[in-house]
Amino acid sequence: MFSKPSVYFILGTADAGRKDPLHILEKALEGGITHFQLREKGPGALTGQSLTEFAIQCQKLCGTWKVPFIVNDDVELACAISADGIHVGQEDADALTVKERMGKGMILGVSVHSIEEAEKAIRSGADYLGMGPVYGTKSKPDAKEPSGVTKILKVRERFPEMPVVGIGGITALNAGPVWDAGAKGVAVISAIAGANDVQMEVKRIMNSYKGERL
Ligand code: 3NM
Repeated sequence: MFSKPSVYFILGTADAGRKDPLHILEKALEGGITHFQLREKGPGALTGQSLTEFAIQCQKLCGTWKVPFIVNDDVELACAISADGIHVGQEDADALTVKERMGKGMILGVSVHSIEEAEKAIRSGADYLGMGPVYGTKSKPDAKEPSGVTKILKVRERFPEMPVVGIGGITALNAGPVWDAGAKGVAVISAIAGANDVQMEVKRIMNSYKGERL
């Protein structure tokens, strides 16, 4: 699932500001994102039928580009529309419970912030770990203190087989150390959602892997 360097885009309608979130997603797919997570949170978040309809539209776009479509936290929704995967944070449903409920073959991602949380997530059957925040972020009001790549390095050392995706304040300019720490991917909201040229921004983030620190 993380066989090549991954630019993992996360978006909810609130992250789109005044722009059309589906248009942003389309441009991000054109730019070459490798994973997409629908994370519908915060004030004004879609719920019920409108959320389901929006999720299906995102899923269709991802399907066209053969990019895995992952739903944040909402296990019911993910199962109802047969998403490719579910991502849970520490404050969401317990990873083991989610693993037991979700369909076989679905991907489970878990956000962790320490070796202990990583160990528990792996025991619960996580397929990859999100580790952050690497840098300061405005996209998650209750984010913890940024810890750079220190924790990614530790988790990579302890669990070398487990794919780790860095998250939190990552841009094309500062992604270098995250790749260097051994992350298989970088997860990004604002640098992509807020870019004037979304497609170009995704390419710049991808290029940061190759050392082209623009
Ligand atoms: N989780 P941006 S940081 C959703 O630390 C999320 O677990 C985090 O958004 C964690 O790319 C974060 O705009 C927000 O900083 C990432």
